[in-house]
Amino acid sequence: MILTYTDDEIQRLDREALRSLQLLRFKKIITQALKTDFYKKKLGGAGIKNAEDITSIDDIKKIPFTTKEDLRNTYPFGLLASSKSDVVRMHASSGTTGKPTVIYQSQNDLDNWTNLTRRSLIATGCTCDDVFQNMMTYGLFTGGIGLHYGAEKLGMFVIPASSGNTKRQFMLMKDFQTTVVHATPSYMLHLFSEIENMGFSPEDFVLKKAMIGAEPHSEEIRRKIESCFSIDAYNSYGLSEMNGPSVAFECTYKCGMHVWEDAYILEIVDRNSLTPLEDGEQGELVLTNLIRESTPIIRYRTRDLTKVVSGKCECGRTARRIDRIFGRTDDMLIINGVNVFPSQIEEVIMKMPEIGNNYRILVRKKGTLDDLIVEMEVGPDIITDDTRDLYQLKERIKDELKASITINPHVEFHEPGQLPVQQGKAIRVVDERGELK
Ligand code: DLL
Repeated sequence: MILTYTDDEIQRLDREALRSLQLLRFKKIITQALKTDFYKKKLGGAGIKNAEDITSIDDIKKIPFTTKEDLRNTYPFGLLASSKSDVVRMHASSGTTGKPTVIYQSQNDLDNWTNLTRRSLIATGCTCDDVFQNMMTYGLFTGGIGLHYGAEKLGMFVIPASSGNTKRQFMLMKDFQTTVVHATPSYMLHLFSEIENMGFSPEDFVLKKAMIGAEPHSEEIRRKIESCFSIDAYNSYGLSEMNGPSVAFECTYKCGMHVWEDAYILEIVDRNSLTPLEDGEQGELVLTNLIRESTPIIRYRTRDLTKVVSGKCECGRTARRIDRIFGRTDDMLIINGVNVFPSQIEEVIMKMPEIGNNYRILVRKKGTLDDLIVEMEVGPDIITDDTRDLYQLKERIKDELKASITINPHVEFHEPGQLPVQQGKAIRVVDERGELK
């Protein structure tokens, strides 16, 4: 069966046609995967000796999951399914400790990924008339170079600024009239707080949109970014194991991120039992890449927690959407026995108009108990000599946090610009309890 669609048609296929396309691609990926010893063993154990043993997409449930540890254990070349001479690029995870998880791409793989990044930018309303300033790090990290290729393919005017050097970012934004930026949400907020310090004013810029991703952020952070710059900000999700950005992207309706299901099989499983969940139920996102021949990865446990957003999207795209990432199975803190996700804390404090753009969560041992300290920068208007106002604000925040996470935190205020800012992904949690996480 030959299925040829334009990229626009693929995004609007009915579910049945989409599943047929997925099945075709899944079988191809199984064939590729069986070229590696790792998957020969894994798939063989599930009774899959060749692609013909797959007759439906549901057969995926027979296959054991692939984990980050599997990728580390097969480093450097254990998951390479094509000849090394077919590989034109490698990328790696952004973690700084341990062996990186590496993926390899052939020219065909890169073309497929570029197609998805181009498609994602179009879904947010970008056109070839936009000037695209890419503030994500270029290098092994997929954030910079990944969207770069899609933006070029779309015909945008691309400024490969990479991350950091805030003053130069402003200069480029002003002189080249940047209309779209790509950055982490924490860097967007940092940019805003530095505009005046660096001798610029918001009127210097003609910015219209920001693509924000690579780290967890709440709806409140998005709103903050949008209102600071008077722009639209779109959530972008991805991970290097699945190529990088453009696994899932918001469209102009901003009601969940479309997972490009012609390229990825999307499953949500219970975070403990790992059994499949229904649409609408929150669990761990598991993904299979259908369009990368050099590094097939099947049923990858992302550790990211989300749910499928039910119903049709007004934009007409049929790819299902996932909700913003609620947290990771491995970022849940257990504080004096209570489970706390950093996202719960962020949601509370970022709702407060008095609070600024940066915060940090510290967990320490105090005697035998755990101590939770939430440090936050206050907005410039709150710096006051009246300690009563600050005291009342602090008490209000403590109360709201207690209502959300059920434990009593210490709240510490800092002046704007006092908390550390990272060039790449924000480090929001500092757990000083050592082994006792
Ligand atoms: O962060 C790829 C990326 C680059 C995505 C630029 C979006 C924009 P990794 O370095 O492998 O890849 O990190 C992947 O980052 O498993 C999530 O935990 C987290 N993450 C990525 N995007 C989001 C998002 C890139 N929009 C890990 N919201 C993932 C929440 C995100 N978390």
